[in-house]
Amino acid sequence: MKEMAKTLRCHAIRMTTAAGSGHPSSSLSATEVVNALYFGGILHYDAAAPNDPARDRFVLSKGHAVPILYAAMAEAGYFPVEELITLRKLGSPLEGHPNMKRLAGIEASTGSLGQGLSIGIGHALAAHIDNKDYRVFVMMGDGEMGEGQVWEAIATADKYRLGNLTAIIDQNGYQQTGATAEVLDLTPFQNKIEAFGWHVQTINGNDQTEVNAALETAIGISDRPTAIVSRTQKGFGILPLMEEAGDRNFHGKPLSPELAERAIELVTSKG
Ligand SMILES: Cc1ncc(C[n+]2csc(CCOP(=O)(O)OP(=O)(O)O)c2C)c(N)n1
Ligand SMILES: [Mg+2]
Repeated sequence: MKEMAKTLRCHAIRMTTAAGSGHPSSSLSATEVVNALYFGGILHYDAAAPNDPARDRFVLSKGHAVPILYAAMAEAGYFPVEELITLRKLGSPLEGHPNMKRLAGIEASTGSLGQGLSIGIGHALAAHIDNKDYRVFVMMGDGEMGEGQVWEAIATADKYRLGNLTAIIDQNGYQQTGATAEVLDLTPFQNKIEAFGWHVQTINGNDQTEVNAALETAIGISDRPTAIVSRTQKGFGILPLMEEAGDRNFHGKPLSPELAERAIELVTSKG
């Protein structure tokens, strides 16, 4: 899985550099979680049958981090790896934000922050109504947690005791304009979400072993919704380069081709 995490990171870096736009640092913090979902035996899916009604659903609510999702989907066989490089190109289904009408396997068109958990609740309720046992996973950003709709959704998931719903908060400490703590500090998330009746775990979200274990724990809980506060670093894997550039957030910035080469070396050289 560690090798796959490196591969996913390299894809996200290459794609955004080739596109000349996109969100590599937001993708890199989320890598271990996406890796665990697709390659750690957490998400039940069949890339050859993306509309199978029994499939688990993953909604990337922080849709701007979609390069890491495309990377995982390509490696999982949803489409050829060679197509990753078409990110954000005219006519490509790999749009800058996920578009469920353009790419099979994308569960929700996101990008307008704050909506993914509500969409996930819709899927989770549908599973109950249809008597299906699929699970729904939703990933949000820590800046995104400032959206009021997220908290309405948290309350609603408790109301319906949605034991098939897992929310993951990618707490990387930054949002678009700066440190999340300065823009709107909602930490600690753990006790706030617990107060709504959820089961909550707080983990190091860039530690693959911790991520896998937390997701395993979450899928073992079926009497209430579960959340994982995934404490990460934005741009994990290429931090020295971001620091050199004097930008710990690096929000929405692709790397120059020269920096991308150094980033790939950094990512692949680590043990
Ligand atoms: C409703 C809405 N408002 C503003 C934006 C612009 N925007 C894009 S990314 C972003 C920051 C998100 O921060 P966070 O959720 O912490 O995600 P990160 O990139 O740190 O993973 C913002 C404000 C948006 N996409 N949607
Ligand atoms: Mg953030």
